[in-house]
Amino acid sequence: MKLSKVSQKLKVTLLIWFFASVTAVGYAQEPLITDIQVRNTVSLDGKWAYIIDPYETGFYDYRYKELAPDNSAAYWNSDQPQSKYDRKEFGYDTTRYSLRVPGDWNSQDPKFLYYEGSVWYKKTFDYSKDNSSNRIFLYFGAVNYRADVYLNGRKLGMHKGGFTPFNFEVPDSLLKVEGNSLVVHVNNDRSADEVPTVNYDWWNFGGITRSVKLVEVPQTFIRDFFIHLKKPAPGQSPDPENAEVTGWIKLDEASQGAVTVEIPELGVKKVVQANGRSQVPVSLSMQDVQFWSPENPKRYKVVVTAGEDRVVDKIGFRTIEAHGEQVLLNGEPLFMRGISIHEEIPQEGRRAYSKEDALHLLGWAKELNVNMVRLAHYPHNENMVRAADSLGILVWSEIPVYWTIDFENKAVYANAKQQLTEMVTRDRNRASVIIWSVGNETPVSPTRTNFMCNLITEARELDSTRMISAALEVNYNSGKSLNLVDDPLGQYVDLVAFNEYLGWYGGTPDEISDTKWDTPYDKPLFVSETGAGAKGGFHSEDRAMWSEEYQEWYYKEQLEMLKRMPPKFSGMSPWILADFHSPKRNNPVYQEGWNRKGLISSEGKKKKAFFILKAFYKQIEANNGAFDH
Ligand code: GCB
Repeated sequence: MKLSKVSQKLKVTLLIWFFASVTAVGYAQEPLITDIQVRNTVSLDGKWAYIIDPYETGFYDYRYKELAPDNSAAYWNSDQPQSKYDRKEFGYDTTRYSLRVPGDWNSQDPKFLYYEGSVWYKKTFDYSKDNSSNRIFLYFGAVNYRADVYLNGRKLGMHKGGFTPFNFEVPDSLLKVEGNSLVVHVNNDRSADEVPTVNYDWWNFGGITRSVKLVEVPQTFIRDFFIHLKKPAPGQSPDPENAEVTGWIKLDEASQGAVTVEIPELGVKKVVQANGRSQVPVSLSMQDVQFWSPENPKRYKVVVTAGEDRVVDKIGFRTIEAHGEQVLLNGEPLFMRGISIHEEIPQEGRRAYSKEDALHLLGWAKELNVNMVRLAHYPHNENMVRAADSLGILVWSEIPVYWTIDFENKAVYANAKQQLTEMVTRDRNRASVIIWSVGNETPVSPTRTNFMCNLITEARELDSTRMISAALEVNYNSGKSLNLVDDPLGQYVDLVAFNEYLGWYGGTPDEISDTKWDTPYDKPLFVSETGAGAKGGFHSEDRAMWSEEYQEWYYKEQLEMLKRMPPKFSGMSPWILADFHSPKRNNPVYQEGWNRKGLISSEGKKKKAFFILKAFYKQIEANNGAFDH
């Protein structure tokens, strides 16, 4: 082939790749503005009117062709009849049909319990800027799964991915002082080429599940920054008398000027010149620093100023690394006493979203004597990580690359990468987060490993200060006493984590009494899941399946087995803190649509196994956090 033909072919391939990526992820979406919780914002939470639209009538005409932007039948346009002779076949009426935002729709009205499809949300609001030259962004904490956003009839953009934030700039010409109409077309259909895909073990809670805000910033504003404690040489502890905080600042695209970073309590301040095109490095030397840890979750006020923009956040300083076969927190060996958590308040059968919810879930976790939580299987709301920061709870945070997604599809990869970027961008200033997980139980194949490796590389580029992991699946080596965690992905992660259910999926707990685990990788080893189902309040002296006694027995045997773990065993996060909804769980007596592996029941009551794990963790804590092998 001639060179020109080769390059022609390359161009076409690149174009196809480009369009595949763009259509997968969305368009017109601005890069994130971070630290929303500490910015000048106006909340649009509360009652929103809605229309359920399973046939997409608000989007397509009767030939199923997309409605033109100004078509008066489109649900993003005015629903007010022009006169009494005007036929309007849709309308928003808050007094008859309203949903609470933030919140999933499933738990708000019985007709939504299993609903998957489209719902149109509408909110009317007035808005006067603090300063006429300021810029306004519309920010969504999360919408599951796809959101098409329209303001006063004009489309601002689209976003896919149910658990991460996004924002759009609101053009000046569009925002009115009175009577703005914000319409969001939300769709939570599951689909084979999305992330997650059609098949997963949790409820597909739909809706505007997290807060919506208007963010007002000056013309020149701080878009993002990353401030963290610089790691000393591998394996070394940071020195509180000679510590360095390092990172970068990013202004908005068109902005430039001086940026000041200040940590008043430590008496340090630095000024750097920034321009919006790049991340500008910054570093500050400090003395007498208290490092953040579960025992002392000390956070310092960090003030970043650029022109009229000022962001004040509380940030903890600590280092984390996988060194040899150990995990080191601030240079000291760490054993993670964890528990996995879904973003759900079981006794109310709904998604968790608020600060109170976060304190409630993490409060239960604290009662278990944990120092760590695995937030499964998607990024939880920002309140969770901020609460973990203040309570001193370490966090594993994950994207929903779960089970068998379409690993061959480039658009799926672009989508996963986008969700990873949004997760890291939102939370990289949180000291509590020590692990970014790129997925859960993905099936071994070269294509899968390639996909996951690319995500790992991406995660390291976004943030080189944390450990990267993924929960691996294992094969039970039945009949033999040694099980090896040898998924090839183990080569690429910092922490080799695996899910195992010996004694539940196959066999009974007493059959694991001589089982041992190991991995060929010289890395720390972590049990990211283990558990058994029990219906709260169901008791059986001979440990019948689904009884609290069976689950209690399972935990006792599992904990004995874990004592035979090799020295590289660095922690665990059993499955799971509380029962959670799953349409895959259809035992009519014991499950009724709930995954019952919770240590706390769907009524919010502690099961017997809760106290077994609690006592086990207490012992480790009393042993200065060290695990006795
Ligand atoms: C797993 C999955 C988790 C399930 C759990 C179970 O391995 O990672 O999402 O909910 O098992 O209960 O089977």
